[in-house]
Amino acid sequence: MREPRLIVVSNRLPFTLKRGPKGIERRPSAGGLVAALEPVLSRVGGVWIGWPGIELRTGERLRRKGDAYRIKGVALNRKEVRRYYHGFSNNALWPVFHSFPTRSMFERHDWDAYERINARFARAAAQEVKGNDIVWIHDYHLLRAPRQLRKLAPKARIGFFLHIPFPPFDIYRILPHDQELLRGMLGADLVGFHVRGYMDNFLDCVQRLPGTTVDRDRGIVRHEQGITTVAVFPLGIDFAYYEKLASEAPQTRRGNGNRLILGVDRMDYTKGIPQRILALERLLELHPEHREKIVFLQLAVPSREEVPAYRELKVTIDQLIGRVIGRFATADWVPVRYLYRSLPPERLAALYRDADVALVTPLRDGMNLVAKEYVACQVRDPGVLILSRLAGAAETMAEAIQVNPYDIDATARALHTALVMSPAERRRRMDALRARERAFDVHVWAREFLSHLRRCTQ
Ligand code: GDG
Repeated sequence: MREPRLIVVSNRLPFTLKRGPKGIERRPSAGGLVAALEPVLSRVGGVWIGWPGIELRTGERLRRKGDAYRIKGVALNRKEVRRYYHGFSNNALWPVFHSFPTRSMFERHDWDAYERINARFARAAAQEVKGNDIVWIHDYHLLRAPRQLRKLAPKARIGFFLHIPFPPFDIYRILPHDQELLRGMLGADLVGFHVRGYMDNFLDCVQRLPGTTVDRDRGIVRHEQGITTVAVFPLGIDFAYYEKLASEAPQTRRGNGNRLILGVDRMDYTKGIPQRILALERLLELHPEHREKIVFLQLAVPSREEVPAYRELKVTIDQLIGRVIGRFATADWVPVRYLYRSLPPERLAALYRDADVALVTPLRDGMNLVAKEYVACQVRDPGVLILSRLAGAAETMAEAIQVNPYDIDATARALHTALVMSPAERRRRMDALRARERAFDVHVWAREFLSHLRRCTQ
């Protein structure tokens, strides 16, 4: 029998196409999902099905010679992108799943498009799947696809992984089509989450679904379509890749002689960037000894600029940074530097390596890979990780200084603690963080998910 193939299905491909003066260019897609899956598929090969970011014209090609795996595009027109992606996925699901229900907006046409486009992804996967191939569907854009694929390919082995939190029942039930979404996910043989709390929330919702029984001890859901296993798979990073990048990258100018505090995020209201700037302001008020000695560098990658909430967030951040600079800067020093764009991986790794403090303070985050990448890049004098207790990563990264990102004073105090921490204490904490991330990297994550899927579909 032939070896089973891995077919990955996600909204985005690992690159986004842009039409430039020299024709079609590939740019790496931003975000954590691609960071997780690209090293896995590069190693094991297979097929990646996703949306390339633009509408291709006749004669324009998606694939290139030398790709480590096959790429299959799912075409979306502009209106479909608006309704399925910006609309239902990012305007309705994203805020509810991150427990910001008041930010969510629902439109009937968005749901119709979501259902239709999910079916398109499911058909693309069904065309590829043969024998005992494995289809691994990812994230909140494709909650309906497992069930739709199950109808088209009843024998396929289907896994689903959710990269963002799953909210508590009382918040989840705000969603129109809540039951259809759950039934969509239950089309998979295995559903995976980053941490235990998300899985428990999911089971609380599934338990209330008519025709469904939940065996919590065994992580099994019985339903009208069959059986779904549910389990926790905390995502790791490609540790060796980041460690190597950081070891080889040229020295940055750090903070021009100041100690460097670093923030790296997609520009998103879940990431807590305004609260972080307020915490820096509070630090400079409470501890004037740090003035002219530190600099906070915030890197924000543009994201979802078509969604109004994201544009408003940018204005808020611009204003807050302006205020802190106006208040504390001197003729030779600014407390905050801010880049609204993405940097190449080598430069990012150098900044991670040279940062004295990483300030990773999302208000809610499925996992958060930035915290893990920072740790992997600490190949010299170790810095300190300040991590929000509301990120999935906080479940395992116990040696970070953990904070409540809504508590501005507490975050300011954590910053002070990090800046005055002894070298021995920094070393002790960082060694433990690094050992764990090295042992549980992205390859272990993928192996564990896929072998679990094989076991529950034998
Ligand atoms: C979702 C979940 C979960 C950022 N700036 C640059 C850059 N990045 C890369 C980072 C990192 C990725 O973007 C961000 O990943 P996160 O995990 O922090 O966050 P999301 O994008 O929200 O990801 C999250 C993740 O999925 C995986 O399951 O952890 O909770 O929300 O890899 O390095 N990369 C480059 N230049 C930049 O300027 N090259």
